[in-house]
Amino acid sequence: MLNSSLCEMLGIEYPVFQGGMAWIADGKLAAAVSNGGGLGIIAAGNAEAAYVREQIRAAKSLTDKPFGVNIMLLSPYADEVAAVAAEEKVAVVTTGAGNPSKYMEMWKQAGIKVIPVVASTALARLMERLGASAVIAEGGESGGHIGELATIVLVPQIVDVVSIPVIAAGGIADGRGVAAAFMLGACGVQVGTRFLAAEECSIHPNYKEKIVKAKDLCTMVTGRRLGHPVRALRTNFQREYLKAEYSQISDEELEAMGAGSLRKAVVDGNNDEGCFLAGQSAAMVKKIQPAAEIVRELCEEAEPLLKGAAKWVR
Ligand code: TUI
Repeated sequence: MLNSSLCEMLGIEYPVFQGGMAWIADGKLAAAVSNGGGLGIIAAGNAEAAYVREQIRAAKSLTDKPFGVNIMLLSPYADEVAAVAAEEKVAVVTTGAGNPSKYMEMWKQAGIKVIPVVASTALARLMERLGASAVIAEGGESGGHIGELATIVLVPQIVDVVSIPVIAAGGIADGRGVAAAFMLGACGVQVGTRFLAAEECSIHPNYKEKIVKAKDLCTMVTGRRLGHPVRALRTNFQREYLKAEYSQISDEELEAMGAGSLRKAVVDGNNDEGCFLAGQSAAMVKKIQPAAEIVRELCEEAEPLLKGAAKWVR
């Protein structure tokens, strides 16, 4: 059975995290992943503290297993949500889209394991120094907000500069990706896009359908002009947004154009104005299935690949 130090550290069965996808990863999805032996993660996204507390309590009512909360550091509510995670003493906090230094002491005092997403070696080093339990090295194949480097170059570089466990993310949607991540030196994976097609994922059916039907070239990156590149499915809306980025319109108008687009995708399934965040692995997601089955398949497919790697060596 696929196993690593991460399983022991967190008290989980499989070294698989479910990505903290804003607007998407709620208490129900997180509990389903944790009940399946992985680590479910509730996304705070841009939500207010009360919503996050509610989702944490929902997850607690659905599972006795450990789960995490992801704090999106660009959120206007990041301070409040960070405090809620500490008060509720969740097992794990992951962070994204920034540097969580100012919260680290508070979380550690609450006995929380802090596992930041890093997109550079500098931030990885700093996080280890400030007491992170592990780091997630997320490459630009991911959906949502992305860094510069691809997973295959980011993971080994992070592995080389820290001695805490490294979790690979970005582009991993089947056992081959899991095995490759371990070969790069990771001891766990974080998977987002594949869990969009989990039965327990409450996104609009239009969103799930788009993921299951996605082909290899179906994602694109927008948002570079405002300094926050995001990967999403290539829709008419995303194409129009990209065009607007290269036009004369003001930053304010551009921002207004994107406002509310995540909600429109997730809640309304709005094909014309929604921003359907997804990673490059969308094309590898073939069907809707229970979250626990996804966790198990990812690991069971990786096992023979890792065992069989000896065939390449004479
Ligand atoms: O955070 C994510 N993915 C996200 S956040 C999000 S919500 C959003 N919506 C619109 C615009 C922006 C955000 C949707 N998807 N992934 C984790 C991640 N973190 N990827 C890259 C980074 C990152 C980048 C730079 C982490 C740290 C960092 O360092 C900044 C610094 O200050 O050192």
